[in-house]
Amino acid sequence: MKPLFKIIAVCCLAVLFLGPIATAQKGSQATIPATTIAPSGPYHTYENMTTMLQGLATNHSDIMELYSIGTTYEGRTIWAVKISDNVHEEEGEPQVLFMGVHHGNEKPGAEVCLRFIQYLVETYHMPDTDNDHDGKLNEDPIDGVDNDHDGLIDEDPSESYVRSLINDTEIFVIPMVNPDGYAADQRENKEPNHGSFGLNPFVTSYGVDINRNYGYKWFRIFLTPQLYLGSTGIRDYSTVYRGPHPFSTAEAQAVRSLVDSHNISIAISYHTYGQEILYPWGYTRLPPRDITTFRSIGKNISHIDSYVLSQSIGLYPTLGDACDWMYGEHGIMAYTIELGTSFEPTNSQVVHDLCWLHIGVNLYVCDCARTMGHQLG
Ligand SMILES: [Ca+2]
Ligand SMILES: [Ca+2]
Ligand SMILES: [Ca+2]
Ligand SMILES: [Ca+2]
Ligand SMILES: [Zn+2]
Repeated sequence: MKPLFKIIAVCCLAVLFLGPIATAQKGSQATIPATTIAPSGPYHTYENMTTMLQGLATNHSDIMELYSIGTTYEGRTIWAVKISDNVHEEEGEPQVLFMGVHHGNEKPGAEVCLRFIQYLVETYHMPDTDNDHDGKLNEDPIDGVDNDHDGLIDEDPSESYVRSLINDTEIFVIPMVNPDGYAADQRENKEPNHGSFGLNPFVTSYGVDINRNYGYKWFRIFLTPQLYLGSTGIRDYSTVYRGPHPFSTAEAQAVRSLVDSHNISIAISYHTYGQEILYPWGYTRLPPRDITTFRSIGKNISHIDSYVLSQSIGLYPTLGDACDWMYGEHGIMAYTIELGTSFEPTNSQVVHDLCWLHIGVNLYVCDCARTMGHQLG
């Protein structure tokens, strides 16, 4: 081979190898600082989650509170977590809410919430740290981008930024809205149904889709059933059965009790899958009145996770979902994020990367609530 050909061949090989590596890094190679989280298989069981949350709440009782917001049909506690400075007081700081697992077979949502909680409480007392030991401090925040061009993505986020968010906001997390469904690895909860309208004395089937059980515009199904029936079940044997009446389930009641008794400004409800960021409405093609704000916050989330932003009804029309209710009833800027490319990825690294990237999303959302709060105040 002549020298010139050699050089060209080497260059071609370099492009072949380096090109795909360089492009594949976007959002896929996130590295969690070794001091925080040791991944151990993709998913916690409900029992493991409970143990983990109790341990974190005990060890970080100055900034983390763990409490029950309800009990499921099978007797499991629905846990809520609050993280803030002076955590046992309501200080009038901007409030945000993160939720996972309305659907029991969509497990990554719980992991995103759990690892976010762990990251927050374990970072709070850390001094600013050069996580990657390169002599530069906090040079690469969790935003899916290699800000310092060192080939690693998001390897050295700012500890003081996390601390300031915890000090300035009140962060609520319900990692597992539907623990019975999660334990059974099924979409719905496990409660017995007594016919489609609850009038049958005998048990006719089991399970309600929690994310069809919220009360906003619930009765519209009788106006235009053809629009909704593909994705909102009126029959009790449907896998998307919405229950006999609004807020019939312990799970939707639990979320309602938390939301009704606080002043949440932004909320994220995690589902799988589709790599989508969805804002209300799900019940109509009309845009929400806050479309400009929904899209500007949504685009910033999309800059971090590279997901596609659209109105919820674009996925399919739904009645009774959590985000329509939070926005319609309380004016909360409520998003559904459809994580990943499958319901339950089995690869721990895939789940780990989803979690890390959405820790970045969640931090942004807290920051956003803080900014909005200052604008309002
Ligand atoms: Ca560094
Ligand atoms: Ca750092
Ligand atoms: Ca970097
Ligand atoms: Ca970064
Ligand atoms: Zn879902």
